[in-house]
Amino acid sequence: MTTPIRAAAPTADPTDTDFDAVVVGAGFAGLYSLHKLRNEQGLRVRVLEKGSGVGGTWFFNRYPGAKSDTESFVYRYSFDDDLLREYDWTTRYLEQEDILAYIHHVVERYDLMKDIRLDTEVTGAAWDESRDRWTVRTAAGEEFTCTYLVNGLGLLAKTNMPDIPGMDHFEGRLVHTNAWPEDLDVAGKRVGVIGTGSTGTQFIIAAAKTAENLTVFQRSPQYCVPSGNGPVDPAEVAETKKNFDAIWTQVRGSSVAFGFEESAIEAGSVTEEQRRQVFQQAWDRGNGFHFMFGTFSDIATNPEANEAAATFIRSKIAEIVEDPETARALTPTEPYAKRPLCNEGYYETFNRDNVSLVPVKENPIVRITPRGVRTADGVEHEVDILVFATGFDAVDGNYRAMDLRGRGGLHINEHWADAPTSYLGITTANFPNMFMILGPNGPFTNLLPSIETQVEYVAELIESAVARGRAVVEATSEAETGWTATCEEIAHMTLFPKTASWIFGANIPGKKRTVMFFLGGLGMYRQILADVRENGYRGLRITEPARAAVA
Ligand code: FAD
Ligand code: NA7
Repeated sequence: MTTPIRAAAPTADPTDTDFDAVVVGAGFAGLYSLHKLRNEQGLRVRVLEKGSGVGGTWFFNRYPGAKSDTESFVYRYSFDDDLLREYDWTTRYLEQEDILAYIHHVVERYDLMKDIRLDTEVTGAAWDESRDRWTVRTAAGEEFTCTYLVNGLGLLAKTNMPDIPGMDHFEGRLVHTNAWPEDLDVAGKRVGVIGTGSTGTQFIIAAAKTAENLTVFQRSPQYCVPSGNGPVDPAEVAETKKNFDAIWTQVRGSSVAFGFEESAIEAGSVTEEQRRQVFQQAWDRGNGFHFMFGTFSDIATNPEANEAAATFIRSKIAEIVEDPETARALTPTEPYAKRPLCNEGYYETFNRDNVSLVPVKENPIVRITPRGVRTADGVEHEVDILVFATGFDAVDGNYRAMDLRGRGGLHINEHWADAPTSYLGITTANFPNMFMILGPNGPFTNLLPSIETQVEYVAELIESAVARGRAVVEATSEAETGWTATCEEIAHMTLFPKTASWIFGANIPGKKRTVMFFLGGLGMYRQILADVRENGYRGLRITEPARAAVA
């Protein structure tokens, strides 16, 4: 790895504890929030980050094969034309270390590090109604106070580590992909991996190339399409940069914000042969979101269209995978309705002599032994390294991990007893002056344009509140209920609820299955935000501050 994993010091002055705004998290969301609020609005801001480096997802996920599956030209900030035009890319997708290098560039360019406290985990925050201020507590027992609290906690950031008997007695290295150790190399090792989501499939492809052998413990088979990754010609980069204005206008008005035109043609409106041609072209072009949303307009909503896409991918698995039993086990039967995946040769990887597949629904893992993994058939799969690619307690996981209390000491878990909810994905009733970036029921898209949209809206709300003498901003319960209903209605127009995945919290044992995203697309989301603004920030109560806070 050539990119240093930590941006250069200095970090924030530890004696400063009182701020206009505290931002929790130093991923893309937190960093842009700092830039907006401090550099553009002149507020005193402190970022608190539990990791020992900036970058969030891209600091922690250093497993072999980690990369973005949004194309490079739209997996970046767009808020500054100069930044957009000065920063190049050389491959169609960015590797983890490329993204971290980009984040370090941003941190240095906007002089962000001096207001970031690393190694600082926020364990709780409480709203003080007498002063209209937040008190934020850290694991080290420090306290910070602020008028506005901005949470950039990440929606895929709280590790999901299953509890399997015997884990504590494993004698090799046991790791989760979201906490990949700097010194761990799988080359020449016997490796086991549990999980075949986006992360697992990336890891499997990369690790198979150097591990002595790789045993894949698969619970649910996945639909994967090629990513089409490869080098990008500098001339293409230059041409893309020339077109950035149009590209970003299109991205912001589109549904999934991946930088391609979404299809307006229904799958049933063409012949079977034409459908197959469209799928084949998309397969050759590469990209998972493109395959689902760029081929036909109704793959995610119409069961027949969805089955046509699924059948096509299943036919590819049958063509590619040589061993019939492995092909059978790799073939999904449920709808094609999880986050669409793409990668570089997932199914082909199972033709390698050093890779074997254990379908754990048919042959469950019974325990982790000191030497490996024992399955129900009595086999002990010996490994030196056991990798958990088991994903995240997504969206609300990091909120619930804190002692977060709003009006009257209301705990976030009480407020979200039924389900995690919000108004517009950015505010929640009873938690005044608290904002969320990628909070529950935010848009389901390429995330950077959604992060920018939300940070800009939150910054605008804070700016106008500050101008009104530090007014208090809070969602009404009615607005929150209405937004939840909107998100549920849209989600149930799609096929996504028909499969069990993190998108609905279905991956965590005991977690209630519920709608956690606005599936109406970024363009519609931005229109709603504009409409809310034009109607005097409808659904938000903006009130004068308490006397004590003004004094
Ligand atoms: P994060 O990057 O998750 O940052 C949140 C930060 O908050 C973390 O640094 C965390 O340590 C910190 N934090 C949380 N709780 C606390 C606390 N209590 N105290 C202090 N600090 C705290 N998205 C896409 O759009 N396209 C992709 O191709 C894509 N690929 C991905 C691949 C992987 C392997 C993963 C895991 C995610 C991927 N994502 C992708 C999603 C990715 O998380 C977002 O794109 C983006 O990086 C999120 O930025 P963020 O700042 O919101 O959150
Ligand atoms: P995912 O998509 O939640 O995938 C996790 C994988 O781990 C998935 O295959 C799960 O099977 C499997 N899993 C989870 N728990 C277990 C247990 N207990 N036993 C066996 N297998 C298990 O997480 P990712 O990190 O891959 O991706 C999350 C997002 O991050 C992704 O969409 C990108 O946006 C980046 P399951 O399918 O639940 O049967």
